[in-house]
Amino acid sequence: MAILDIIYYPDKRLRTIAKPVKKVDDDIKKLVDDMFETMYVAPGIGLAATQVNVHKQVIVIDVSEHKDQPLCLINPVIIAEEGSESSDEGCLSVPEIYETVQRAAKVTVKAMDQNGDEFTLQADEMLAVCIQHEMDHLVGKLFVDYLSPLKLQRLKKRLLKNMREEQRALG
Ligand code: GNR
Ligand code: NI
Repeated sequence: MAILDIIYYPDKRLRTIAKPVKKVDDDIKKLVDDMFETMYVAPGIGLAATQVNVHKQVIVIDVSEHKDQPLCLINPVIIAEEGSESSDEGCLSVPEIYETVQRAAKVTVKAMDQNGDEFTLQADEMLAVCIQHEMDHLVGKLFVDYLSPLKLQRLKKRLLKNMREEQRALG
C-alpha cells in the first residue's frame, strides 16, 4: 500500500471531471487500497480519487467512530434524495477550513464496491453528507463553491494567512 499525495485548493486539477470505471481490475483495487490508507492517515472520513489526482469515479468513506467500516463507491449514482439539512463541512483539499453547507438529508446511492459488485445504500446524517461531498469532487466541485461571494473572499484570506504562517513555521 502507499500513501498518495493530496492536491489542495485552488489547484485547477480539482476541477477535473472523473471518468466512469470500465472494469474493477487490479489497478483499481490497488487505487482503492491506497486511497483507504491515505484517508485513514490524513485523517479524513472520505476521499475522492480526484483529490489524489486520479480522475476516475472512485470514492472511499469511513464515517464510523472506530474507523472499522470502510465503504468504497465506484461509479456512484444518486437514485433518490429526500429533505435538506445543513452541517459543517471540511475538506482535506481545503485544510483547516470549516463552513456550513446545505445538502439533501437522505440519499439513496447505487454503486459498485471494490470487487465490482453492485449495491444500493440508503444514507442519512454524516454518511449522507459525506457521499454528496465526495460525489461533488468527482464532478470537480468543492464545498467552498456553495459559499456566498463574501464568505468565499474571507475564506481565501484565511487560506493565504494559513499558508504564510506555515511557511514561517518552516523557516
Ligand atoms: O474528512 C472529511 N471530513 C468531512 C467533514 C464534514 C463533511 C465532509 C467531510 S469529507 C472530509 C474528507 C474530504 O475532503 N473528502 O473529500
Ligand atoms: Ni473533500
